[in-house]
Amino acid sequence: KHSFWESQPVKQFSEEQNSETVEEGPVQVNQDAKGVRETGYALPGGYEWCDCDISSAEGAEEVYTLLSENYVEDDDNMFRFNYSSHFLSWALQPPGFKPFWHVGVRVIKSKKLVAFISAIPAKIRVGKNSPKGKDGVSMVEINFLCVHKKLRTKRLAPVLIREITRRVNLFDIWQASYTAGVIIPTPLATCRYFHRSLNPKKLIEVGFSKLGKRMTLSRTIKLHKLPQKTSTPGLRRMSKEDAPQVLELLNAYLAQFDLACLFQSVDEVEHWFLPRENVIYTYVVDAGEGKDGKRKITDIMSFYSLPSTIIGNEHHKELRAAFSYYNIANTASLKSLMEDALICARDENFDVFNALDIMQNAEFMKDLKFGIGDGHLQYYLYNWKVKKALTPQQVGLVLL
Ligand code: MYA
Ligand code: JJ1
Repeated sequence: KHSFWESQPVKQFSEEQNSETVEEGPVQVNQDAKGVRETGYALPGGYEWCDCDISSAEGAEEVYTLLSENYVEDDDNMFRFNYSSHFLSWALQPPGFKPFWHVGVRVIKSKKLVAFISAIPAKIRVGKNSPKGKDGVSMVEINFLCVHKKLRTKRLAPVLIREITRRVNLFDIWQASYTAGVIIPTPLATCRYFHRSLNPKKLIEVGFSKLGKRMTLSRTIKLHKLPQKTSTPGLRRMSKEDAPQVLELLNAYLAQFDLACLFQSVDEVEHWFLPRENVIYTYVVDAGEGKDGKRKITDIMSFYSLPSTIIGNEHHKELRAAFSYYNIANTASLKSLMEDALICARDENFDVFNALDIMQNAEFMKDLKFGIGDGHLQYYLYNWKVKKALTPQQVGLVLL
């Protein structure tokens, strides 16, 4: 049934689910990078590989155009993710990124970009007690796999996946993490999307949400009304000086989860968290000056901007969605910190605030009037086996 995935070093559907005996680790022993083939996999005639140059405005725009027309849609094809070129430029160029891992497929004649897949480096910890439980494993995160609509179901995706695997293996990396909306062998965790209306009128007009039974529009608007101002004392936008403390807070907080990223440096935290308009929004709770004369940071709240194109609506072209990123409530309650996230997102003109049921997110969703979405997000590992699947609450990793 899954001729490609059955050939790959991933847990197979046929393998027993709850086997206490399995040793956590690689499915296939890590090889020698010297043995990795040096040439690209064969593409169908008329197509060629390229490294996309995300660092240039034109290169980023090219990938943007492919994705904006051909990337992920919801089950009813009403909305399509519309990552901005600035967002892609951020998401694909963290410390240690490689253009060699921004893999495109072009039509040789026209040079038109028709497919894409990317990898970025990340240190990932799986489980708390495994041998690698402390230091994590050097992996890549795979994202933005896309084949042009006109080239679908021709088995091009397996070629892209084999090619990115080869290009990652050449750097002596043998594991990867990725998420998808579809089920393939075999999910590590199955998570759900939840949504909080910020602009109920527009959401209803575009079919993102429906009026509840015995509800009017004005009643719905009133129900979703948020306070004028945030309530957490000391809440402000993150600045560069906060990065060392944010690094410490993140790694300490993420230690409780069974799947998490280990942030490696202040540089990495600056990259992933410093606010960028229409890309990433990070706020910290500033508790004032400590004895050392430096400002002390206690809490973190963050979300990223991932709009969707509204397919075939006369009046509205774009849905502005904020997606919950990493939130750490040490002094505030998580609920009040996240209510402030909703207020900040509303003030930045987002129409909806989305969150997965990962980490502690289930704790605040009911009180803050989130509703369950129709979308699922499956988490996967490539070439790494675990004893048991994880619950969403055990997941401490957000992929963009
Ligand atoms: S998830 C987002 C994926 N993108 C989209 O959904 C955008 C819209 N869709 C498309 O562009 C196409 O439909 C895609 C498939 C490209 C998805 N992940 O070429 P095909 C398998 C993995 O005939 P197409 C993200 O970006 C499918 O089960 N495999 O199909 C993370 C079948 O295999 P099998 C997938 O529809 C990506 C085969 O492909 C996915 O034309 C992580 C069919 O190929 C999927 N989302 O193209 C990738 N969808 O027969 C894995 C379908 O076995 C990374 N398939 O069932 C693995 C780690 C690699 C690095 C390792 C380093 C060490
Ligand atoms: O956004 C999603 N669903 C929305 C719109 C559904 C439109 C009809 N299909 C949804 N809306 C209901 C919201 C409502 C608000 C008030 C409270 C009650 C709920 O459910 C879904 C997520 O739920 N999104 C998708 O399906 C997009 C794809 C998700 C998979 C992403 C894979 C990414 C892989 C990248 O690595």
